[in-house]
Amino acid sequence: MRAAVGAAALAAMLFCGCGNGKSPADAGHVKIGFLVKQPDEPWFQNEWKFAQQCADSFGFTLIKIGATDGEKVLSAIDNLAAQGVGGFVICAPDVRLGSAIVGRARAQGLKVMSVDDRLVGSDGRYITEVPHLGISASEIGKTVGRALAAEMAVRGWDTAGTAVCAVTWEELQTTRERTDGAIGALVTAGFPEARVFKAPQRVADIPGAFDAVNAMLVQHPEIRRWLICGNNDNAVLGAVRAMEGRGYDAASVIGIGINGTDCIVEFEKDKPTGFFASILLSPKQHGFDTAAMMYRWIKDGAEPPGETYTAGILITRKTFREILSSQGLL
Ligand code: FCA
Repeated sequence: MRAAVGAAALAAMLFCGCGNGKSPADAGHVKIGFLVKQPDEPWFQNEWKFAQQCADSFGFTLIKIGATDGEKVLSAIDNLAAQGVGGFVICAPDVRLGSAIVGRARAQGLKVMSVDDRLVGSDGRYITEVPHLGISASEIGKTVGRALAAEMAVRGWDTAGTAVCAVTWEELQTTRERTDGAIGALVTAGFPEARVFKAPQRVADIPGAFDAVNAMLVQHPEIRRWLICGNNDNAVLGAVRAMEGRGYDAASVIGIGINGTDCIVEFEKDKPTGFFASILLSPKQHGFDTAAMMYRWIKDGAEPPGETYTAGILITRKTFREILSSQGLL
């Protein structure tokens, strides 16, 4: 009996190649890295949450790393390789690191796919051989612009005395397309382009937007009412705070963000603020689906589609609870 067990165990060891230092449990066990540029942003925490749900249901190990600059990204890739990871999903802190990221991943034998922000090569073009899942940025921007125009009409505002504040982050295509889309839709709806003022962020967070909008407001004290669009919720939140500092409130500001995950605290405030609405994206698709694609790529050799683009839906103070709960976000 003992001898039989011993023979079976030996056969199993030979079969799974355990002589190479891997334990039987390790061989074939999939590990995936998930690197994000701004781990403090609720958007990215939600992506991680859904990627973890995927790991739990498919039975792989997920390694989450906040990679806030180029050095951290490259050392994270080495670190993942040392842990026996098969591939990783990344939203890079700077898409121009694209060639360096792909080069390091290849050198380490890791698969890579991008989420949210598409990697750019040294020629300034997208690296199309890296599969990507991102938002339909231009369409989502247009939804913001149309919703701003609609709410302006509901309030009966005329364009005299009203202006648009566009909080921009133009070095990234997905964010530039959002504000361009919003401005385009407003102009199509009849808003004069000359009354659209851009506030370019130096840093893509709430304080960065606050500073940019303060600098812009100083130049336009004549404006009585503001419509705000921005690259994401944080951009609009920073703008709303800057406006409050200068006496504009919920009655004179209509701000519409993008993400829908980073404005929950704002919507939960007892008193309405100028942050009127947001476009809720799908952190589930961005977190769960990318992790699932990477898993199948590693396990079955099924390469993810080259490009996948996701949609968004408008949420307001009135509707956010129901919509977010239905998506497992509250
Ligand atoms: C970019 C933004 C994030 C989120 C994501 C989908 O990475 O910085 O806030 O909007 O796209």
